[in-house]
Amino acid sequence: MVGELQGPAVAPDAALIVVDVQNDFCPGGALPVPDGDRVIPVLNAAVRAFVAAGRPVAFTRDWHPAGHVSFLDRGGPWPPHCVQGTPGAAYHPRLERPAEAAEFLKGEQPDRDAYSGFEGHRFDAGAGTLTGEDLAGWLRARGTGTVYIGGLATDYCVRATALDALKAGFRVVVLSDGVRSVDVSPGDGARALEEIRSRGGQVRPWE
Ligand code: VGL
Ligand code: ZN
Repeated sequence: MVGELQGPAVAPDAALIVVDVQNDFCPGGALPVPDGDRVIPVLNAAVRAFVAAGRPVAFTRDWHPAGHVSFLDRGGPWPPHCVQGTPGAAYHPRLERPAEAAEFLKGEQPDRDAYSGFEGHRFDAGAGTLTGEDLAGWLRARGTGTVYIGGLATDYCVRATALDALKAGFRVVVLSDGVRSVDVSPGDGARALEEIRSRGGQVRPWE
């Protein structure tokens, strides 16, 4: 395919987690990650490769009620973002999501924030409801040993998802060309990747 990014072979125990590629985290959104939308072609290529290999793909979304505890007007660190059902909470329109992929929502409780996809629950799009199923169980049920992780933002939800994956016993590969950071303090993204490496995760590009 023209423009396809050539990635590594997908191992038979691998799974892909695409973290929070939502409008509010992309340029023009409520909490824009600089160049956040540049992860999209890389992650689209990775998603296609995993689907072609018959391996699982999970998308996570930040999914806050209005008045969430992480918002500035409640003393939290962030402007209101990814409010349930709003355009800002929708996936970026250029992100390709195959029908086989699963979806996990997190941060849905009003008084508790959750950065990690492993704190989320599977959304049943057919029924339009959250299930009780979590990401670790979903991955294990599909024979997953290694998780590949990309998305937004390196220093928050990617970091938390990668560290939880390591704690849950998965091998972790963070896709360096498939993540971007907020960098509230300069270097936060680089430090997050270093922390993931220091706990045993790998950081390398997809392409
Ligand atoms: C995130 C800040 C607030 C993220 C979510 O997806 O990295 N960052 N909520
Ligand atoms: Zn959030």
